[in-house]
Amino acid sequence: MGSVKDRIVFVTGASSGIGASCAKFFAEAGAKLILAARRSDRLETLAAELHRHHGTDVRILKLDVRDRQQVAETLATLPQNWQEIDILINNAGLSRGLDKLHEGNIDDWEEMIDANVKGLLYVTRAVVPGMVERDRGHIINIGSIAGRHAYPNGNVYCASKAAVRAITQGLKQDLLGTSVRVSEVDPGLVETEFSDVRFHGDTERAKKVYENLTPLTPDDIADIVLFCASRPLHVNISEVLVVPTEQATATQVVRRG
Ligand code: NDP
Ligand code: 8X3
Repeated sequence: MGSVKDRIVFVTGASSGIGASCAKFFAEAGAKLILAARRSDRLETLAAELHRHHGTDVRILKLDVRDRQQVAETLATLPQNWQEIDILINNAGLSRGLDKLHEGNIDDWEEMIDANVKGLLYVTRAVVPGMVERDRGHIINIGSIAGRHAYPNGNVYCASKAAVRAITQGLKQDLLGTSVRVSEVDPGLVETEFSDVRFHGDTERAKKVYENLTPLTPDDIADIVLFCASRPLHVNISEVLVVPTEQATATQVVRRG
């Protein structure tokens, strides 16, 4: 089995949900972590916890992935001993709103496209050249079931995740001939802050998304991400679609009450 021990793992969106769980799972497996998000206070707390429990070496980056210049500068100025990133987990992302396209909020669209698509591209563009140079590395993108089939009112979020899927596929093709691996993990319903963010802090509405079913947990996803990363080096898991047992498609769920 490939080991992630002492590997440098860069997780975007590590201040919450799936990204924070990935940080924990990779810390337990002995990795060194670069954790990025805008809410660096949360990253500080997480880093202290990981250091206390696992002795993990953590570097924190206060980073807005939408800021192209900030992404380039922050990554270019990493200290020498943190520059050789082995695993990039492109997780930072969000949804905003659930509206018919013709009634949608254009600011919401901009935010999703800027973070989920352009942000992921900026980070990838900054990190992957080093991987190619070293002929070693792994990019794991967090897509979504939403990227495989659009659902009513999901329009732009679904489009952003469809773009992640195309980018993952294209990147894998472009890296063919190198030893750099590319994976995508596409979850269905995972209970995180995702729906709070989608509904602009309307927590009652957010809770209803997961009502009367057992959603995935962020740990369920981190476990799969770590599984992808720890396969032998000749094994590239290209894509994983994972849903709760009570979900079939983005629109079909059973709520047992
Ligand atoms: P959370 O809201 O709990 O976490 C989102 C993370 O993304 C936070 O750490 C947030 O950090 C970060 N983030 C958002 N925007 C930016 C930005 N501009 N710059 C840097 N970091 C940013 O949601 P999840 O954990 O659920 O979401 C993680 C990923 O999983 C997303 O890409 C999401 O689309 C995807 N996903 C989620 C599913 C779900 O049902 N929850 C299902 C399928 C996919 P901060 O705000 O501190 O910057
Ligand atoms: C998050 C899952 O179905 O809410 O990507 O879009 S869904």
